Amino acid sequence: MTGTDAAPRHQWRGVIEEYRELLDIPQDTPAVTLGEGGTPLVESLWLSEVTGGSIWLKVEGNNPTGSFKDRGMTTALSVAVHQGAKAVVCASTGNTSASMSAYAAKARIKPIVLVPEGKISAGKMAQAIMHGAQVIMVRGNFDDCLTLSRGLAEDYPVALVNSVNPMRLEGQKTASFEVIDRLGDAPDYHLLPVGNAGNISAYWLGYKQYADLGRATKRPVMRAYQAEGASPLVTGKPFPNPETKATAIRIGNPASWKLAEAAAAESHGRFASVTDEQILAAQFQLSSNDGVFVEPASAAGIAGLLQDLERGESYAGKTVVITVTGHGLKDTVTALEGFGDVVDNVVDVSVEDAAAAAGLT
Ligand code: AN7
Repeated sequence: MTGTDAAPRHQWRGVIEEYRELLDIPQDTPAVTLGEGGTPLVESLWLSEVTGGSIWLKVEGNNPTGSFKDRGMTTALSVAVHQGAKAVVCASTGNTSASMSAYAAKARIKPIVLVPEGKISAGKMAQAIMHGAQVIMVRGNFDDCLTLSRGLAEDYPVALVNSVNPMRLEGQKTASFEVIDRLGDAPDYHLLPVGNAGNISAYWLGYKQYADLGRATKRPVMRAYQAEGASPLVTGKPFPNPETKATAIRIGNPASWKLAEAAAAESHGRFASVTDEQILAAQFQLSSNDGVFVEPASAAGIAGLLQDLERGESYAGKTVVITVTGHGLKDTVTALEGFGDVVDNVVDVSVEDAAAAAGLT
């Protein structure tokens, strides 16, 4: 068959067109889309071997702006534009602002971004700037930025698209649909990192909806992991000064606290914390064992699984999905911090010298 007479193959249309009737959005909303969703579910042969279970990675770094945020941004921006918004605002640790700015550019409306000064990776900052955002640095943390965003949206003509906007969760829940569509049923466990807690809330919505529709026979146990220095859901108290190298989840007072607690309770799941050292070690292990390079925050679920094993937990014989939330290229500086001088292996143009440097001799 030649290319021209081949039957047309299905092309992914973005999460609104793929799942529109399952989303609680005004059904006549035109989609502002960059083709988000449809991300790979990749088996981790490394972790399947380590656990004796079947461990799958939902690789959300494959979204258009490199994180899971695009799923909720297509719905939030589409609805905002449909309702006449000319500007959108968000607080962000970096990925929300990158995503919002891209979708605002696509919709040709104005993106306004509030970020904690000096705490955003260069890659994410570059994305917001290149997509034409008005970037405002705040002397404060993410939680302060969210307070400001809410204030701006209340008093000025600008739509708030943080995950306190329920349209965000409607888009983000499609990740659960994709997991079940791919595996044929819900997994036994779903592990993921948590910051502002929108994502765990959205996954739980999606899993419940598919089970109610009879598309899954069960719902997974939700296990969520925070960085130790920013782990309010573990300690039960807000962190006034959250601190972690995983800047994406440097959040002390998650907006979706109650929804996240409900997801953990209803699924018989739980929250736990992992240290920055565990997170960065897991990030490197995942990159080097599985070929999946994620940003530090995204490795919290991997670190969590390894910690559970150390503490005597078993995932043997179980199906486990771990969401890895954002791409490793978002923050190469933190990734390379532990590697010292990466260019200490300099040689002249000599095969023998290159072979020696490569450890082949
Ligand atoms: C890579 O971009 O909150 O628990 O402002 O970027 O749904 O907040 C990012 C969060 C996990 C946590 N992994 O998800 C923001 C922001 C990555 C992230 C989370 C974030 P939520």
